[in-house]
Amino acid sequence: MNQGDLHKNIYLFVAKTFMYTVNPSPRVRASPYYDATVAEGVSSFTSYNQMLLPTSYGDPEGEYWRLVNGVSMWDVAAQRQVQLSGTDATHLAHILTVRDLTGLSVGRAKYAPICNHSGTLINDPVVNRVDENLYWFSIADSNILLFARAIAAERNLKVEVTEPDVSPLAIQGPKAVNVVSAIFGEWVRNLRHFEFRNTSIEGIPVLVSRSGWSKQGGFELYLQDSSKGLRLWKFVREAGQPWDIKPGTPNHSERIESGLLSIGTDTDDSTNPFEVRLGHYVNLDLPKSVIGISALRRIKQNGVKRQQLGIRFSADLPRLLNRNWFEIRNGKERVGHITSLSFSYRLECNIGLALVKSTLHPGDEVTIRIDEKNSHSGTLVNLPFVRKARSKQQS
Ligand code: THG
Repeated sequence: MNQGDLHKNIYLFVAKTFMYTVNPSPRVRASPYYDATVAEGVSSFTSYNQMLLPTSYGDPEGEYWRLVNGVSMWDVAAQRQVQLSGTDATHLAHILTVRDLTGLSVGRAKYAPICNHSGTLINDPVVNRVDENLYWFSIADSNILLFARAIAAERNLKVEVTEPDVSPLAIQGPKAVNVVSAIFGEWVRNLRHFEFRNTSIEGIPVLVSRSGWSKQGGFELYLQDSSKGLRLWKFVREAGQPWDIKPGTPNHSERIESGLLSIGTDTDDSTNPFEVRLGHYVNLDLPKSVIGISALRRIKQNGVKRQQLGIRFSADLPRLLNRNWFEIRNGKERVGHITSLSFSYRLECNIGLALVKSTLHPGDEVTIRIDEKNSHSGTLVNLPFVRKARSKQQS
């Protein structure tokens, strides 16, 4: 083998081992911010609602502390909107979620779990009432467009169900409010949690909402014209300079510390809302026209078999990042799984979300089987791990 071939083979080996390309297409769609995220050095993506969702820029710890102490901007266009419009939009919204949406006014949002007819949790959107007869279900990763259209058709409802050209950009962290008020004006400081206003900046139409998938406070800008995505990105990037804004992503470690649920990660094909701490959103008095409500009444009556608890590992273990679905044992008995696992930078140990039998309790010591050879012990704890943003400084 000559030198040239050797290099070629090494390159192929490296390529085969570490480098793949995914071609954006209707199956794995690029967001309107895609080119900007690539130029910023995005290092990994996942797929979410048939769209590429950035998950890291290569510095997990730096991204984490920026979210907890500063401000971070996230391409979350993969949080697609399922739009209900028409005279029966309110009716359809009310039967799609097991939360009571009466009293949701225009300009407000509610976190509203969606179940299927068996009471299995299939999505947990933020429901925005954009107008009297116009709703945006800002969905997690499952196809609610198909589901909502089928329900609307079966019930003969006068409602159009579509996916509009809307792409959220999240600005999260304690300094987010400074950036967003620098862009849109001081009025954004008075927005309450899950309150929003439709506006525009330099001809870019955006709905500005106080919301986001972190407990550090922040906003989401729902861009309503994908052709203007790169302009919006640049605008936010420049307006955020005084507060050292940098690109980030929905943060694995922070969301576990805060106990935020990730549908499809922390839930399986039979998980109901009671098992994953969403029981207080379920109103069992809703009429039986609400999808899944009758099943949930039965489930509640029969007793809920599993529960979500935190699990905490001793501080001397190496950092376990991004590993999940490890089996949990109590002695010899299998009692559940770890559904999400991360190193916690604030608690300085590995933490996880556990889906375990209802017979277990916070304080119980359990065993986690990593593989044939490795097991670790952990302690079950109440969620969330961290209740409020602490302003611990990075050294
Ligand atoms: N924002 C928007 N769309 C989204 C998400 C988001 N779609 C996908 C995903 N996230 C949906 N899942 C959640 C999960 C939790 C919350 C929001 C969306 C959330 N929960 C708070 C909590 O649990 O403490 C508050 C709930 C409440 O006030 O009732 O914010 O983040 N646009």
